[in-house]
Amino acid sequence: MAEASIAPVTASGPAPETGASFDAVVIGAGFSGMYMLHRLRGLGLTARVYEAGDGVGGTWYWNRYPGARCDVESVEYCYSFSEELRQEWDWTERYPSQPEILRYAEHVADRFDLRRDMRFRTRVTRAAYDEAASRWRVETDRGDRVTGRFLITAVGCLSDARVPGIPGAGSFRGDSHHTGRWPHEEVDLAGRRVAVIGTGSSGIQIIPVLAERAAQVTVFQRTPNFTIPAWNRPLDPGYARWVKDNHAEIRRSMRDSLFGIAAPFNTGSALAASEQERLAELEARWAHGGPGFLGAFGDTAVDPRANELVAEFVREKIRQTVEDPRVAELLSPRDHPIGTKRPCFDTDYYATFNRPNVRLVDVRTTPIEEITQTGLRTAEATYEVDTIVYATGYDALTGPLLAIDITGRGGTALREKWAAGPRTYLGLMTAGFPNLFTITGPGSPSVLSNMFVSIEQHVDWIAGCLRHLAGTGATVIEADPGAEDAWTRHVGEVAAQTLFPRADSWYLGANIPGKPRVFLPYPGGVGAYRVICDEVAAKGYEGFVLSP
Ligand code: NA7
Repeated sequence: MAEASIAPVTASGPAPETGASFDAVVIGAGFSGMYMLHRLRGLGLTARVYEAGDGVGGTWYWNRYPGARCDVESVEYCYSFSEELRQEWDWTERYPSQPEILRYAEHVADRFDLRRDMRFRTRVTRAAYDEAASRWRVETDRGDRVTGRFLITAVGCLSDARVPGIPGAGSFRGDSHHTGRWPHEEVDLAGRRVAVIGTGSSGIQIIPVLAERAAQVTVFQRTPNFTIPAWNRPLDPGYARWVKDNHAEIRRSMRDSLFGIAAPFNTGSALAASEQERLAELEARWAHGGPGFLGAFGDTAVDPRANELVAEFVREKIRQTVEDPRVAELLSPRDHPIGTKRPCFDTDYYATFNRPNVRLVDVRTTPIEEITQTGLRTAEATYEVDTIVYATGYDALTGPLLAIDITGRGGTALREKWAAGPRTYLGLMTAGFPNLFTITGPGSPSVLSNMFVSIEQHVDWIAGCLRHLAGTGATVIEADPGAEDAWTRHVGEVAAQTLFPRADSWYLGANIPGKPRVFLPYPGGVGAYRVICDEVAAKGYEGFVLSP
């Protein structure tokens, strides 16, 4: 079964540009590309941003499925670089919905007049480093041929949407949608029988909403996931005001934290706590909801016995919520420690399985064998449906980078260099590819963090680096292979100290057949990572080679 990448349509768009040269070419107009452009302009540099979508927003441009919502609190899921922007923007909910985040992205684009340097509906297909000219030659699917001294990828970590190659998928006569490529127009679900394949964050968000709108929802689950209630609600204006007034302190705590969020993480041990203390702490965090639940105890991420206590607490919540004990057991994760797959945060997910129009099919024991013209057939039964929703995830972190034909010194392809897994120095650069920066690239905290904290840190670091180059007269910067080896080893060693490697997760590339099993993000925490990056810069970009 071949996995398929879903390329968005780029049918019509602006006339191609040939021969133009820029200081920097940026790939992607999500939150990282937008802020990068703003900082480049501030440095007096020229830039062109290419974006496959027809607007800004990245992930939040594409993920328009019903129920799509960020699971970092809105007051923390936003830029901090502009005091005016911070003061003028008011979020309406505790966790921001996709439409609201997209409005925020559009507001930022307007406010900082970003669009004039962006080209939409334009996908970068190829980027080759021209050693003689010390420039990147960039090509797009619309025929653009431009050069940039710097090439900066702002492609997102979860933008290469994947559908599994289930036999017969092409013959299905109804509608099929991937959550990450949801149509812009309203999808009519009234009276429809809907199949959902996948129970990661996207499946867990869309299923309760589909259950309310559709006649019937059949959930095809391969692996149950732990999910914690988000308890989303309208944002309390008093709290929002307090956050604005205490911004500097709150941001500092986010930047110094493990995951880039302000929720307090305990360092205490779940094993050392009495049962009463443990349950009290977990109950309080369950009642608060959201990512802070996983910060109840310091040893959850590293000690299997501590982890099992927290996991069993969640399983007990599932049993209390789901009326059918057989369904409750099917929904209870037992094959991976809690927190080792991307944690999910939901609105009424488990309770949705009490509805008469929702059923759960365990495709671990009875795999989907075929998609027919009218539905799905497993090893055990056939299911007639009108719509199939693929909530089947992404080729994470490396997928979006390797989808572009990038070649560095000596014509070496990035795909070749990373054949056994990504190799980077700090997740920012890769040896042999001078002047190529990867915002939130593999080897950086990226998906293990509040993306805004990581994006701003990387963009600020890159901007500081470019200023340093200009100040010293250097024009080329490149990761030293030795520094890269040491960093790549370090990322693996830190991951090995945690329980992360025990799950078949997309953090390890396990969701993509044939992808090397390498832990992709840096799990040492955004606070510690920032210190390392700042020290490298303070030491004159130690581990990088600068040349005139
Ligand atoms: P995820 O987290 O990768 O979830 C994908 C789900 O799809 C997961 O439950 C998979 O099961 C399931 N899947 C994938 N292929 C199949 C096949 N062939 N059959 C059945 N089930 C399948 O993607 P999401 O979009 O939910 O979330 C991505 C991130 O976006 C999220 O974590 C946030 O950071 C935002 P598996 O677990 O592999 O058995």
